[in-house]
Amino acid sequence: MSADKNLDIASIVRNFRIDGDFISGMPYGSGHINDTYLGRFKTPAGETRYIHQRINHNIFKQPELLIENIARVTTHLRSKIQKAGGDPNRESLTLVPANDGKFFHKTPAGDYWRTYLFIDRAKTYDLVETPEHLRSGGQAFGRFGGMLGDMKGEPLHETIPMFHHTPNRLALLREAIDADCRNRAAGVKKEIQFALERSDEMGTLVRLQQEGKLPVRITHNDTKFNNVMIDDDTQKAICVIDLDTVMPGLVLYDFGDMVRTGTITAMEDEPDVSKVGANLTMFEALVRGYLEGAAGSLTSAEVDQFVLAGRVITFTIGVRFLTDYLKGDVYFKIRREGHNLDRCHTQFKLVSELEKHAGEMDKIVARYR
Ligand code: ADP
Ligand code: GN1
Ligand code: MG
Repeated sequence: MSADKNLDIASIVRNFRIDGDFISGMPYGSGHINDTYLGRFKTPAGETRYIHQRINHNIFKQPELLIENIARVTTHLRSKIQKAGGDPNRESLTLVPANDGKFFHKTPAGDYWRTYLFIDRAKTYDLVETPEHLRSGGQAFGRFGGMLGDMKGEPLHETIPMFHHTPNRLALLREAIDADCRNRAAGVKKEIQFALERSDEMGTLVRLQQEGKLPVRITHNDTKFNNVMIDDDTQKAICVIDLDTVMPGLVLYDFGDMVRTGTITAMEDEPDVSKVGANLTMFEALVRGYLEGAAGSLTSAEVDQFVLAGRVITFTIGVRFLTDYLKGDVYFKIRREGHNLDRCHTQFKLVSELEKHAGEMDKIVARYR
């Protein structure tokens, strides 16, 4: 299910309630999971654009439940944004209905497609450029969690069970090592050792949750920095996107993934790990922004674990990249041989850097909490 330039996107988009004549549909963005296309349409008022996505149903096994989650979450967010005088079409994702009124279209081949309004005059960044961006992104994700705190009704569906459950991710790594289906384990002994020797500490968040010390909330669960759009004019974070994993979770997973993607000094797939460090100015901006956005809704037990959370999530995602490498790259999209191994290396290097700087990071948190 990789982005396919020959795909007949015209035959997909005509299933959605879109005014205008189709001009083109091209692969878009750098997400690792779904196939995203930018659709351009001609209307009497000028060109309009939409985002069309084929949901990766190898990963999201029940796309209809996933869409139900997103519809509930965006409806809730839109009403809050409207009440606050904001522009819900710009500050929230907006699902466009299909011709049958559902928020997805299922093709005869069994693929699920959805369409969103395109958020104009804004961009996502794979690497943070300024502390102000990260502070603002932190505010947006912190606020996002806060706004969902009073969402009524049944719990959201768990779109990927045990998504950030670190001990389970380690169990899956062990399975992949044992199966060694691509004969790659012998080449990654050091990486395996790095993972296994940290398994106890990295299980801390799950343990604290099991002991009832950390509350389960509605969380985003994929707060990497390129999942928030930055407004071109104001340079402020305008909209949180990529809502596929919004479900019950720990707020620390959201904060931790922002540490992972916001403090790193190189791209996630940088082959030269000597370029990978942890930028503490960025960390400070993130702590400030996240606490501002969450506006007092976090418990002190949660804030106590901010620094550890950065390591846990970076480690856990490194373990997932390593596991996928051992399994033959079946989960994350790759664009070159060894891509997942490069990604694992940057994550493990960042874990080491975060370990080195833990004392200074604690002091930063203490200044703003
Ligand atoms: P994935 O799950 O594969 O990461 P995303 O939902 O994050 O997919 O989308 C991939 C990219 O497409 C985003 O990083 C962003 O640049 C762009 N994008 C997604 N939704 C929108 C939108 N509504 N408006 C503008 N750009 C979008
Ligand atoms: C994936 O969908 P995307 O590219 O925003 C992944 C995250 C990982 C991330 C690593 C559903 O995020 O969990 O942290 O790649 N999403 C899913 O970059 O597995
Ligand atoms: Mg994404």
